[in-house]
Amino acid sequence: PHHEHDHGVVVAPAKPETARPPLYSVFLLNDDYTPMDFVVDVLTRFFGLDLERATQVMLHVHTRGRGVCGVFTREIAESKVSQVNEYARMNQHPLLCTMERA
Ligand code: NFA
Repeated sequence: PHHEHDHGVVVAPAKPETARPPLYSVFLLNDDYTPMDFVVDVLTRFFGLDLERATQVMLHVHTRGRGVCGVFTREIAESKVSQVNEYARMNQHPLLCTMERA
């Protein structure tokens, strides 16, 4: 039969996988002034790390210059960055939190 509205456009079959959103790594950057205890507080308060893992990440940032706090979708990562930087400034520390595509 005629398929009047079939313009012969060939499309790939839908992929079976559910689409995954782009992910972003959130980092803390080292500085010379923020107390180690404050960095551990940030990592437990905003990233849900236990004291042992928070201490490990803090020491990694301290020795290597930066370290990953977690990996999130864009909106969650942006929220973490804003909250951590506001909390650091509120406590008069220069600690910086950043994000980039994972
Ligand atoms: N380098 C800081 C200090 O010696 C500690 C620190 C660790 C700061 C991780 C920022 C990030 N007090």
